Amino acid sequence: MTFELQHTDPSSDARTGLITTAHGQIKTPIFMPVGTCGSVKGVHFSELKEQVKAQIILGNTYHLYLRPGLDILKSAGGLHKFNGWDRPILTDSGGFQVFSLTGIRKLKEEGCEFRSHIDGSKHFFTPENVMDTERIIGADIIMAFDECPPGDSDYQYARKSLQLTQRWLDRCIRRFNETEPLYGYNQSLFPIVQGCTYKDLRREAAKYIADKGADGNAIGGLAVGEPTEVMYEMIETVNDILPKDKPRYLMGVGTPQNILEAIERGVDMFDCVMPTRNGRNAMLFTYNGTINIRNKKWENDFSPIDPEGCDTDIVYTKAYLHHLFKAQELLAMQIASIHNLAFYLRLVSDARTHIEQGDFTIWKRSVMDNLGRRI
Ligand code: PRF
Repeated sequence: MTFELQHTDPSSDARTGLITTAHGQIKTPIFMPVGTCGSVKGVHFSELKEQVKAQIILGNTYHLYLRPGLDILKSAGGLHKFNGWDRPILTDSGGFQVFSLTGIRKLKEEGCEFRSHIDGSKHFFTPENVMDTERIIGADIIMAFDECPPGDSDYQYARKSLQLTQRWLDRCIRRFNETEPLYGYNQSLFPIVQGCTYKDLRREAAKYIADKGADGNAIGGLAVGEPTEVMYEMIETVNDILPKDKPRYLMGVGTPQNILEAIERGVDMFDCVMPTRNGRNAMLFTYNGTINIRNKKWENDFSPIDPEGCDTDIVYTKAYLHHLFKAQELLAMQIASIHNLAFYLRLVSDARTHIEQGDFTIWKRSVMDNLGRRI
């Protein structure tokens, strides 16, 4: 994988770039739809390509390891062959999911013991076996195994946790370098900066990772309950140190406003369940604000879902989508997911255009207030 830095904004840290992987190119800033179990919930790949214009999707090691499991993924020849998505894929390591999804877990130096959220069976993740698993899944970009501590962790816990994440990173790198990709194309390993809300820990974590010379770097441990302003401060602190010539990925963030604030601070890649999860709950993101399409006020609104949006947004009306949600039709969730993902991809693409034009901060200021409205 390579990264070419293309434009930098004159009045902020925003930048555009081009990532090249074995499965194609990604123009940054980019949003990656979440395909936890190898599918983006409710959205066909043809729609993901043609309507949403997704360039890369994300899969989860934790979920794919539990189901369908490694034997099937290996027999299929990796996730690309298994699910038929021929563009780039990134896999998260499970370092977040084992902490957020599994009630019972034991954290040790060696790794993390947890129980499956599906059948309660016991499993053990280590940096080594997570690397092996991510080799079997075969994503173009694979994430290091980290601990994502709670947002309100005290300093002592945050420091100990960061040190463990750093030792785990070294073990991930060792295993990654000792093993070969299984399917004939290269994979890139991204380390993850942790350190909770403590600036000195974040600085130390960023320096530690900058020295590793990875193809790209990630910022984890944010959007886990801390105030938004603190998250922005941590992003600034970390991005001051992370290499400028490598992509920076802010994990699991966020709202459209969060994404623009992070782009302004030099972040290139994002993922979040919000567009699909909130979409399934009848919430639509637009440049005019968020819409609850179940609200009675849309019952007689025969205007397109979003006149500036993708084909799906233009073919269907707000009144019809309102009806589909009231009638609990499956199509309701599908249309809302396509709309929201297409909106997120349009948002980052518009950001890219304005960075190229040199007026990103002016454009951002002009759209921010409306993005936060509820209409
Ligand atoms: N670590 C990993 N995945 C993540 C996170 C993290 O800290 C987050 C935090 N926002 C989301 N996904 N491995």
